[in-house]
Amino acid sequence: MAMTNNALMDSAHMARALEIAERGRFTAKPNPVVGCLIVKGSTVIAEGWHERAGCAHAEVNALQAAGEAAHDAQAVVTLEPCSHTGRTGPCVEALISAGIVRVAAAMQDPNPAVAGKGFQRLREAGMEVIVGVEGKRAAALNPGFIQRMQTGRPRVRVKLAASMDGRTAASDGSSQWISCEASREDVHRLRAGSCAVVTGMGTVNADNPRLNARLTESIVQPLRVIIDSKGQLSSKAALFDVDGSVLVASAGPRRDKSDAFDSRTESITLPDGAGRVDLAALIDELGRRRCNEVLIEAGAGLAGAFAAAGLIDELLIYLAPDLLGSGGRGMFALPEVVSLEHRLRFEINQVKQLGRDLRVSLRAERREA
Ligand code: AOF
Ligand code: ZN
Repeated sequence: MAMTNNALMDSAHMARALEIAERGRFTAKPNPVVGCLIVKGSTVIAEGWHERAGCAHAEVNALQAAGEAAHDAQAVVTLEPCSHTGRTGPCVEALISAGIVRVAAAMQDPNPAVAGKGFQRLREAGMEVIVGVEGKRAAALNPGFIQRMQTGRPRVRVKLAASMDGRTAASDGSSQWISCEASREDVHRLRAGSCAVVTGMGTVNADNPRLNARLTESIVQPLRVIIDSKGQLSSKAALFDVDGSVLVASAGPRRDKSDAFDSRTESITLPDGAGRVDLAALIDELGRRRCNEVLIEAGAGLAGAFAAAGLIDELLIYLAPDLLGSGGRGMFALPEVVSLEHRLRFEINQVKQLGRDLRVSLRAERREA
């Protein structure tokens, strides 16, 4: 069926709302990114987006920019306007009192505190409400938020950099820098968009990373999580040289009890009964801490453990067009796959060239129900 003029206009406006929502990518967490336009006829009279958790939502920012002109106008918004009082007041009441007459929304809010109640309230107030405009694209803006709201679990993305023959380091262990500068900057964007960045003690010992996001944009830094099964992390690690919180997950007590962490560091114990950290319990804990997107940046040991536990939602592999040969280190330490039928299956989500590298995004293959 051909799209009506109204539907075409809604789609065009929604494309812009989706674009401005992206401006909150590095700062809105753990809230979703949201964009909103105030429109009269075909003219956009104001724009707003959600910048920071605890601050005004997209609709309120857009209404404020529109002022009196919002009267009799329409709102185009990438997420259902909220009906609850969280850290800020309900957007539906703000839309009603500003005199908005029609709302075109991309999708229902998966947050159970809202989930349809916002639309209901707007309709009760006599507004025309359209739902589903560019819905797929809007859902793709906030996959981690949606997953956490629906399951309590964050979305887990494992990132690895390797040569084209799947090696993460040469045989002497040297691994900096396999990937090109464009890939490395992309990783900083991934970190900045994540609520938590996770690594293991192997990586801390080998690379002494800071694990923060280093970009010129304003960023709410991710929680840095160190999986330190044996309690060996030193307070002198480079992690502690930069701002931001650190969570240390171990399987038992710290080895050197005289080496205290500072006050922004929290330690938790999540033993799996075999001397290691229970990774599924850690991911659940990060969900309780309102993490939407979790980025695992680790070596073959931890990446393999996440893969073997079936905990990976997305695998992001940066492949450099080089060879390191069979003496180099592999990407996943896995229990031996003796026969092809036991392989861990993924499917390709996206392939992109970054500088001289290829970035391959895979997702776990959907299993038949
Ligand atoms: C909207 N517009 O721009 C955002 C919404 O703690 P609060 O008050 O900020 O509420 C957070 C919840 O509000 C969040 O989980 C989501 O359900 C909704 N976010 N809603 O209408 C926005 N950011
Ligand atoms: Zn709201």
